[in-house]
This record gives sequence, structure tokens and C-alpha cells, in this order.
Amino acid sequence: MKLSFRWYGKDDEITLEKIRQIPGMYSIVTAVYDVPVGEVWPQKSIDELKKMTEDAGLKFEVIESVPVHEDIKLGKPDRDRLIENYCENVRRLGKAGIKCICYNFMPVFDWTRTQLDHANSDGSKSLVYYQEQVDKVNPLNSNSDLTLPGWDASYSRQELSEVVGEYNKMTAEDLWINLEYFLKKVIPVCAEYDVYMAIHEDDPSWPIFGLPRIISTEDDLDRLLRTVDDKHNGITLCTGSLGCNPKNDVVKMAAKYAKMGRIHFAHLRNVKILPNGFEETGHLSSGGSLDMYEIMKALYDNGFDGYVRPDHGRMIWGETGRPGYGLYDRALGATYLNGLWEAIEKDSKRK
Ligand SMILES: [Mn+2]
Repeated sequence: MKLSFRWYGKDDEITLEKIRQIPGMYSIVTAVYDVPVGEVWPQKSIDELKKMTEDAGLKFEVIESVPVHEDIKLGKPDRDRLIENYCENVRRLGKAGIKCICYNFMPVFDWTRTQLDHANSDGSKSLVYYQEQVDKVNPLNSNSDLTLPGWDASYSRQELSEVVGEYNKMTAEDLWINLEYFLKKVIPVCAEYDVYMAIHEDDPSWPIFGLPRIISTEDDLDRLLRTVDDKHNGITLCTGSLGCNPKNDVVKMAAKYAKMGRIHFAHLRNVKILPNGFEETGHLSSGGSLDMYEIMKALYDNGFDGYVRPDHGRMIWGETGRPGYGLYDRALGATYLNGLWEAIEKDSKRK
């Protein structure tokens, strides 16, 4: 495994110098953040990120994300121009040494939580999702002052209603057709530049607000991989996103897709499943519902050699900042993942 860490660019309070001091750290996971979704990333911005990363002694090999414009997901007439822009980003990033691009195909609402600073019994804070709170929110109601954290603030309430309304006219099958159209144009470019696309699962892995969501289950991932049967069409195994749905057997999925050589990136974190949702926890198996040892063993035993990163951490030791993306708990997560991997590797070689 190649250990990586998300970095939000030069304005991130968690500097490359700090990230480099986490034991075993190999690559940065970043993006160009100041370009509107759908446009081509300036070469200068890519070159700057690469130089900063490499000057700090880290690799510049993973992008999270190159976001997919809503008009591509909706199959609107200007999608060909937007897909060509996407392909141009793949070319530029490939030439700059990027090996893996994480993206998702969720309509409008990316990750969804109901609270970002839920107080845990040990005094730490984490992101949580309680279904009854989501059910109270209607994104189509322009008089509603209820919103959820993480909503794209670039939409006005009116625009949000419009785009949600467009998706409400679509079926899951329509969304599949649009994803297939996108992949059939993008994957050949990825193959040419040897860049691995890694789709991120829906977070959480069930439908929200009646909108179609199509990357939530094992059947969905099977279909995605069949749609364009090329190793450059792969997945980000996000254990927290898949694992908050008790119907998903994350250990089985890790083994199966690693064996197929189609997991290019893994987000490794734990969640505690509740009857009405889930709470994010520390990375340790005993803290949540997922067995992180079994997941990593499934990856190891099936020849996984892609990128991993600790995912959302809790806020601990009084740290403040971007929810889920503090330094301390993610660094603890990285160290735990290193420990599991070393033990699994050595134990396997001893046999
Ligand atoms: Mn994730």
C-alpha cells in the first residue's frame, strides 16, 4: 500500500511539512480548488502543486477530486464540451505524474451529514448522520431555513430547487446511461496516459431526498466495472461510505475488487452503525462497526498495491478546523493503518 494524506493546498493550515512527518507518508492527495467545476485546470496551478509537494519530499500522484459537472450527470447538451475539458485535465495531470483520480457521480449532494461536531463521550467530536434529521429537510422548499452541513454553498436556494427538480425527472437508469457515456469518453484517455480513475461510492450509500444514487452496493460496483472493462476504470474503496450501510459486506468487497485489480485508492476509516444512521469514530476496529484488520487483510491477501489514506478523523486535543480533516486524529489513523499493514505483511511472510 502507498500511504497518502489529503492536503487542501497552500491555504491548508495542515502544512506539507507536518504531513511529511507522519511515519510512512508517501503521497499527497490534493486538487486545484480555485477553478469552477467543469473547466480546465491551468497548467500553472498543476505545476505549482507538483513543485510544492515534491519540494516537501512527498509524491504528487493522487487527485481528489476532479469533480464531474452536474450537466454531465444530467446528460445536458453541453456535456460534450465539459467531458472534453475533463479529458484535458486527465492529460495534463497524467503528464504531471498523477496516477490516480478520485471522483464521484452523486447528484448535487456530495457527502451528507446532519452534524459535524457531535460530542463523543471521550470529549472528541465527530461527524454524524441521523435519518430523522435528514427527513426534516426538504431541499425543494424555498421557505425552509433548514440546511445540512456540507451543502454546496455556491447554489442559491432557487438554483438548488431547480437542479434537484431536474434530477427528480430522472431514473437511476438514466443516471447510469450518463455515467456510461462519460466513462466511454474518459477511460480511453486515461488508458493512453496511464491514469487510474477511482470512483467514490455514494456517501452515505443509500438514496437521499429521492434523488437517484447508483454507486452504493456491490451490484452497483459490479455494473460500473463491467460498463468499461478496462483496469483504468476502477474504484475508491471508501470503507466508511460503504460500511455505514449494513447491507454492504466491506471485507468481501475489498477482497473481490482487489483481486480483480480494480481498487486504485482506499479511504480507510471506521463508522458506528446505529438504527437511525451512523456516527464516525476513530479508526480502530473496536471503536466502530467495521473490522479494519479484516479489511486490510483482504486487501493485502489479494495483492492490493494502490493508494490508501486515513479518512475523516475526529477532532481531538482541542484542534479546530475543517471537520473530519484535522491533523491529529488522521495522523493517529495513518499510524494505526501502518501498524496493521506491517503486522499482516510480516505474518504472511512467516507462513
Ligand atoms: Mn471517502
